[in-house]
Amino acid sequence: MNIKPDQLEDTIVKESQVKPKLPKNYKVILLNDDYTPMEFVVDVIQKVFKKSHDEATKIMLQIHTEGIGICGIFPLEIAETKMNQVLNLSKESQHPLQCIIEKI
Ligand code: TYC
Repeated sequence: MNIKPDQLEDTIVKESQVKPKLPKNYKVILLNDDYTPMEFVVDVIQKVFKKSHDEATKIMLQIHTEGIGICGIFPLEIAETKMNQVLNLSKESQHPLQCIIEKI
């Protein structure tokens, strides 16, 4: 490609514009609280994150002892959907269980 000096800036901008951007992933994190029953948290983790009872129990106990726990890592739209599913189940059952997402 033969680029004249006055075309150089345009060419650089165009090349940077077409550079493909990798989609970012997000951690879906549950937060501990003093009121939500342990079995409810296990149930939510099984339903929303498709974990076995054993795996969901491990994650719940980690949240209970450490304060937070990662339930999965997903692209933004899926992470948001899962967070909203957790918050809806929690609200329906009147538990204070909180869920957030965090960019990796
Ligand atoms: N700490 C809660 C209890 O003792 C259990 C719990 C675990 C709550 C995980 C929220 O994300 C949570 N009943």
